[in-house]
Amino acid sequence: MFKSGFIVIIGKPNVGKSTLINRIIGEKVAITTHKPQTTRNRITGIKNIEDAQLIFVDTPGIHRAKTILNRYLVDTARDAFTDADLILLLVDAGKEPDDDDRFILESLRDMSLPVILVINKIDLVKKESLLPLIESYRKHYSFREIIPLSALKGFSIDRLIECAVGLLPEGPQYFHEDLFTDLSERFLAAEMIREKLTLLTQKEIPYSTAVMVDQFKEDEARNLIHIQATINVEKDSQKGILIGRRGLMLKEIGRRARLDMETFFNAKIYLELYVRVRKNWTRDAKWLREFGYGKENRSS
Ligand SMILES: Nc1nc2c(ncn2[C@@H]2O[C@H](COP(=O)(O)OP(=O)(O)OP(=O)(O)O)[C@@H](O)[C@H]2O)c(=O)[nH]1
Ligand SMILES: [Mg+2]
Repeated sequence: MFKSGFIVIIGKPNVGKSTLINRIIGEKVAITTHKPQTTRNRITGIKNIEDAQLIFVDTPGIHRAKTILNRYLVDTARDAFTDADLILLLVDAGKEPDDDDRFILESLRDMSLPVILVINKIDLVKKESLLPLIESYRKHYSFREIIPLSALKGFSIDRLIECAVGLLPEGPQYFHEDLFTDLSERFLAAEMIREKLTLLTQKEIPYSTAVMVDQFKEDEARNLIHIQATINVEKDSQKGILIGRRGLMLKEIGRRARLDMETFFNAKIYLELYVRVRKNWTRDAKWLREFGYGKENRSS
């Protein structure tokens, strides 16, 4: 019997959803940072094992969103539920359930999907604290399984996979077994740039930027990829910050992104980066769609 299905990873911002999908797939399909609201799209990672294909879907962190962009993020995560065969609700081992967790559990309650509670970041807490935490979560929902693990350190990942397979239905192989994601190379390249600028800039800047790859040209003979990308910002002042004194900030973002791209694409990368102002794009439905954060325009 062959088993397969869509396993949607949900949870509050910053709990480690993207770190978990990367750990499971063994490739960096999703960018990760210490800042909340890093992921903005559905990120697919495909795991093939004997007699099963597990299609993991990483989603933006669910929170009570106020801005238009953030509402799109939360909608993206909630839309992903509809395709799910199994939900992994990821929570932080160091935190008791709060209103945001209850908000997520409320939305799960209406669906008759199996849910595994994944308690992440156990490397940061004392073992004794886990049982009381599990008890608090149990009060709110009847989970099919509860698995404490560490996505960062790789603890108990095999147990999670085993459990997930157990809960998946019988099904076809949806994707060719050579594929580990359905995301386009352009999207992945843009995300690598966004990761570096999120790490290198402060305050609202990461939340005011959208990266678009304008050109992705492969020169197979020379094993070289020429990538041209634009970082869109909301204000002139942000453009100045991103470019930096004597262009040093933009140069550093580009340098770090290029190193990641060279590893990921296994090719030499020639990266050209530009910064453009799109006034208040995070509040403009047209620009949001243009940058891939609208309903009709998904990540791939
Ligand atoms: N110590 C520790 N840190 C972790 C673990 N898993 C993730 N992190 C860290 O937690 C931070 C957030 O990780 P992400 O994977 O980006 O979190 P996310 O849930 O995808 O966040 P959003 O995309 O913003 O919703 C990063 O700094 C990770 O390195 C873990 O098991 N242990
Ligand atoms: Mg993420």
